[in-house]
Amino acid sequence: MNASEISSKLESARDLATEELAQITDSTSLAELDNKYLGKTSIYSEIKRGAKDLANEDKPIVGKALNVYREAMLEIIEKKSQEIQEKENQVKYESERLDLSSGTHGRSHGHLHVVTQMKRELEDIFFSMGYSLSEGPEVETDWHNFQALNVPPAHPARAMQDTLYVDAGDGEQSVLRTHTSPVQIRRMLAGPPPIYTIATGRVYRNEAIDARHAAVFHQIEGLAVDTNITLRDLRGTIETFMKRFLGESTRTRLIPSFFPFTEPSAEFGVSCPFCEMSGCRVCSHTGWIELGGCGMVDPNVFEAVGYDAEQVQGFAFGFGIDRIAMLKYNIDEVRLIFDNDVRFLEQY
Ligand code: FA5
Repeated sequence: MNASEISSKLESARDLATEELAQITDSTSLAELDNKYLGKTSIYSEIKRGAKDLANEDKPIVGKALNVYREAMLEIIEKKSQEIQEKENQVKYESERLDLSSGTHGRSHGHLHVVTQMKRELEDIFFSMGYSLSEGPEVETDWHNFQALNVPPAHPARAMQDTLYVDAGDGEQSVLRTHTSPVQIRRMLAGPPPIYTIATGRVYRNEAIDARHAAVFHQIEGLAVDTNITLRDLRGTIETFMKRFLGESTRTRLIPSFFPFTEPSAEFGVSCPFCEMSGCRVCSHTGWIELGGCGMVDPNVFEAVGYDAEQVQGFAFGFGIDRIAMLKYNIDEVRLIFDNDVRFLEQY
């Protein structure tokens, strides 16, 4: 072959490579093309190897043609390589992209537990009636939980709430609070009346667990202490609260009961919202649902916190938040509320 034949051979190889390159879309095929047109078995290497046998005057011409070919091939291959790289990166970035704006990567957002929702709803109603929120510890002294509430050691009334005792290591008798009533004591010790306060939170009892009884549950407590407070104020407060919570047509009733820390004491009930008092399974066909206890603060309790029972009067009430959630949502098993099965909790 002479120099001009070699040059035209290289030119047609370049044209062919350019055509093939237009079809290529991935880096593997590009590497194969590179090998085919510049590798050891390519026409380029073959001509280069045979260059030493060429006539002297052809050698520089062929040398130049080989260089031009190589430069041109490298240029178009490099250009294609960049194109492919960009496309491949785009696909990779797209597949690895995290949508940080959603925050959950396809899972549902979740919401407040039904008891927390209920607690906040109840708190909001009392806030709208001028009550503030008080707090107390869940590991409580026997004195706050019982003695200051007119339940001395070994008093039969202790049997009303089966208690879990705690060894807090400080020599003092401690309990897991059995009700939210010790928060009343803490609030009264913290400052003088007037007091219009509520307390919400977890309480513990060594209970036999059944459909309506849990060993860990939640209560809301109310306490009002002022001058000239009467049973009518208690009655009116419970009625106002229940109407706001369950609707204007709701009726309330107090029936005599006993609590050591109130005198007189009562259980308060509401007209059954499910059957409008005509009788159903939820209200055991009585038309009424009992919700909690209440009464006028016993003078012995005022004495325990250093208040003058001749000067001030007060009322208190307490009821189960879980029970009221069961009532509102017609849940017949208290355990469902605490099993934390998402399929159940999602409904509320
Ligand atoms: C008390 O705990 C009194 N401290 C309430 C009180 C406060 C009376 C202020 C007077 C003045 P009792 O033990 O009845 O009372 O509980 C009150 C409410 O808690 C019950 O009516 C019920 O709604 C709820 N409750 C009681 N035990 C359980 C339980 N094991 N599981 C779920 N809810 C319960």
